[in-house]
Amino acid sequence: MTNFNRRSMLFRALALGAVSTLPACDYEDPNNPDLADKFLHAMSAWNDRVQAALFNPHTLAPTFRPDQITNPPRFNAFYDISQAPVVDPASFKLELGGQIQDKPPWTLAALNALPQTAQITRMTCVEGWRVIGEWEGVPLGDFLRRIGADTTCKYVSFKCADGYYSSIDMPSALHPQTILALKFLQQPLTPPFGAPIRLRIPTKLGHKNSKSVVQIAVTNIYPGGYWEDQGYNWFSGS
Ligand SMILES: Nc1nc2c(c(=O)[nH]1)N[C@H]1C(S)=C(S)[C@@H](COP(=O)(O)O)O[C@H]1N2
Ligand SMILES: [Mo]
Repeated sequence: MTNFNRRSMLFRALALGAVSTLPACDYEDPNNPDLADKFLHAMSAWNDRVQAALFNPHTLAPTFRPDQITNPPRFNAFYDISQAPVVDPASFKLELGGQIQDKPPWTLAALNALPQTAQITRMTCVEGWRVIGEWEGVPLGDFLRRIGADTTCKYVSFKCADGYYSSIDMPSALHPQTILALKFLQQPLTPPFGAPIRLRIPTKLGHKNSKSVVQIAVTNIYPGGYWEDQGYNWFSGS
């Protein structure tokens, strides 16, 4: 077992421990039904802090061989695949916000002209399935430095064409395997899988991999996320 896996097992054990202590304690007070909820949110926030403290910005997520790629891939979103947004690649503009010096929006052509990196990595959804895929794109850290982002800020947030939104911690944003993916299996991304650009972050669970990103912002104000605001763990290292 790698250090990385041992750590993620530890986090899961801690998270489970928090849940399993509940019935034995007085947290389920019928006069105060919000208390158990508050307790779990406090535990999850604590879990975020532990995961952030133990995150090693140099530890790489595992990579795989081409013959290990999951084919066909698996789609997931908060709606059916037939509802996936279709963004016109010709008029697409990536908007930038928050603590960034150069805020003019980026066209797809300009993003495609930047140096790219490819990876065959695994994506794990909290629902319990995994896929191995090949993604290619611009390292997010390179992009953030290029646009003069304040990389001392805590958060990088993402807004998507379908109304989805999410956010990640700055050390994870600067991790070498965190990319703004433009290609999947060496072809431009298709609409259900995040066209024209998506975040691909193999050190985090599936819901942190925002698809069809239309805005990136850098901020110190906690941005939350579509699933995170409904109780999914925010850090969600995998
Ligand atoms: N825009 C957008 N991005 C999203 C989602 C979504 O509903 N909308 N779902 C997330 C979840 S929960 C997962 S597991 C992955 C699934 O990505 P895939 O369809 O490429 O497998 O996308 C993530 N990014
Ligand atoms: Mo997911």
